[in-house]
Amino acid sequence: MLPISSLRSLLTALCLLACSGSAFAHLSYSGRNFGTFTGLELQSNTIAGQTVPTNWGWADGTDGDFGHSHRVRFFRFTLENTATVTLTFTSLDPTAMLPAFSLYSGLAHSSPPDYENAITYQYLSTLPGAAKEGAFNALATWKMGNDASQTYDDFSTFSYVGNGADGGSGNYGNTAGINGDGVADGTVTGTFVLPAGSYTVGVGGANYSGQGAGAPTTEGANEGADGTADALTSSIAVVPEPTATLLGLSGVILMALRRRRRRA
Ligand SMILES: [Ca+2]
Ligand SMILES: [Ca+2]
Ligand SMILES: [Ca+2]
Repeated sequence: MLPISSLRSLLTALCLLACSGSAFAHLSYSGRNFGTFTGLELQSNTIAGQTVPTNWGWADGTDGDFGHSHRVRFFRFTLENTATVTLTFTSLDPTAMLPAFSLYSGLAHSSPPDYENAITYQYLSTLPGAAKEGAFNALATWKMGNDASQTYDDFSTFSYVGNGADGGSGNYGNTAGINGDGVADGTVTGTFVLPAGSYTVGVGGANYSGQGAGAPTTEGANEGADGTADALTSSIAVVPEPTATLLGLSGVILMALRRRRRRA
């Protein structure tokens, strides 16, 4: 039998694991991988049963002190060729949560996971402007480390591509660069022509005031913050690029011609 002290440390370790997994899940794509797409044919995927942790996590990342990555959910996908990609996120209850997303090229470390650890906050303190409440920037390229990071060069880099937000400045605020769709109906969609590569999509609530207005508490939230997880449906549609299709077609025609010539 294990001595009591060992049992106690084991229980503490297990609790730490469980607690970090539930309240403060580090950046993971678990259950949120749209998959790998050739980009040479029509392909799509829909992921249901996921939630965003609050109705304000994405909007909080649009301001000068950034946002905390624990308030956002991350999806991923891989393209094998250039293609036109349409992303759509739909809130199951638009009265509770309006969705928004930011698209980045690049992926997080798979293990150990990235999160706002000491070296990440050290790096954030070197950035200009207000002290950062987290690493997540909804409108620009951002970086975050994991427990294996020795220097800032070891961080994962999320290279900004674009964003889309449900509704208008009435819910997400007045920061320039937010690509609102003008109709706060619970659905936001965005279409991008993307080269081959792997991509991260940060998805979260677009209600800026949901973070509360009282004294600061934890991870970007203030007193009175909305802390409810809100369900959404997430989908991706991949359409071949006309040039890729034409190239593919010309290849087929060329082969057919060659076959014919051989036969003749
Ligand atoms: Ca913020
Ligand atoms: Ca909308
Ligand atoms: Ca905040």
